[in-house]
Amino acid sequence: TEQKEIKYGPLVAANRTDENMEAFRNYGLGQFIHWGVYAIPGNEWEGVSARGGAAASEWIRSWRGPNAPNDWTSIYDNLYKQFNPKSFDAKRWAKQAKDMGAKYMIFTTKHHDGFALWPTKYTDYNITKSPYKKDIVKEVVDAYTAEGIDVYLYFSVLEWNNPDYFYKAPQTTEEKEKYNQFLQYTRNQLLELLDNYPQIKGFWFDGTWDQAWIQAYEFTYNLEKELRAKHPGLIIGSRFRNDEYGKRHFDSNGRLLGDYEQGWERKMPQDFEWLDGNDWDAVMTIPPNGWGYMKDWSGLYTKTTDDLLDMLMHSVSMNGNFVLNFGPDGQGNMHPGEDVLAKEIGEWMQVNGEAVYGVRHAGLPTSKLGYYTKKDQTLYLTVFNKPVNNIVRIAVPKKAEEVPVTAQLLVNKKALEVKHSDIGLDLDKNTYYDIQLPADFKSERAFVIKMQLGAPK
Ligand code: JFZ
Repeated sequence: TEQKEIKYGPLVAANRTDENMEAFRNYGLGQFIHWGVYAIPGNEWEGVSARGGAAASEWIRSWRGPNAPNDWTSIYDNLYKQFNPKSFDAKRWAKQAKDMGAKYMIFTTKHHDGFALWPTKYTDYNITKSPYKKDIVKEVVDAYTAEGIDVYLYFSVLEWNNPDYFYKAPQTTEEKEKYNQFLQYTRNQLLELLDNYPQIKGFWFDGTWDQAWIQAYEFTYNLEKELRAKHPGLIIGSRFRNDEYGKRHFDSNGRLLGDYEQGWERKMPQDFEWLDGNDWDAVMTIPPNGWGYMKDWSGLYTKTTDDLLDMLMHSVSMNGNFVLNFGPDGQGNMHPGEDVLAKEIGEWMQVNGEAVYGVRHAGLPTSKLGYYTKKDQTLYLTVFNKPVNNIVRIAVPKKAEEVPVTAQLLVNKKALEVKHSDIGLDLDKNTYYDIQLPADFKSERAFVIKMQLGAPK
């Protein structure tokens, strides 16, 4: 295929092998937190109800709904005067994330409303002007870092209430000057974040889809270069910038723009091949679409612990990280439903975490029973669909040099017999190994079978 000449393509080689990127690859499970003044409305405000679909709770300012008063945006832009989260305790959040099994977290420093949760020098619309006053980003970075959880900062370029922000590419000299101001402001804030919080491992960018930003490819290319030079090892996803043809995430020659693919949002890749060997993360809401606090979960399908564990294993079985979002309320408390999920996921991870952390795609034919993960000579099968005959049948390509030799259940470490059965489809391609589950074995949730691989007998 014909390759285009690209000046503003990737700045780093694909699949970096430095220790920061290796750490990213081994996280498995992460936590996202969306917090800001939108937590005060919590999706129900002044007769307006944002309940997913197009109306994500953190979009309430822009979505406004049919019942909003005329001065809606100014009401919203004054909410910070009430932002005084009395129960906020970053250490409690970090402890919860740790108990859930999260190895990294992503925190919203500034969402599309433009309100900065750190004491930025570059706008007054920041936390110091709220009754709370203190640096929330610092509290979060310090608390999570102390728990051994790596921190990434979410940063929305898009700002709804900034007069220098442009959606369409600026045309006139005056517009261009204004937008240049905005670009410098963005650069200043990012450099400031790196100065203030040198412990962070990366940025999770958002709000980079507007034409003005897309046209600023030379600026964004240089900015990425500058950020990387200032903070060696920094990890940046593919949602930061585009090439000079306006191609986002991947350049016009299909090369990843950034260190990992950042497009798996509330969806999962169905086939490993779709990922093209790239690193990636999947970010997931508990309600259908709502990242900020949602007061009222009634009438919505909120994902269950089993749903989330399934997506977690789907992700890690394909070399991705799974990042579960939390939207704390205006006081700094997690939603009670989030507390339950965090606890149940954590209990499961206590037993089965070794099938999640530091594992890779196993390269075996997919199984209807669940998901394979692999670490060196150890193979894991996380079973979500327990077979009625209690036989867990593993398909291995005939030419495979390693096959399951021993097996055990992670939940009780009980050894299970592995038998070469050769019952199954595709006998020209695959051979089969059967693991017999104890007849009385019951499990409330998915369970993991851990196998040692060895030469076929
Ligand atoms: C963005 C935000 O608008 C949203 O509020 C939230 O912060 C989320 C994490 O990111 O929403 C998006 C952005 C990109 C896609 C979908 C939702 N996308 O590429 O499919």
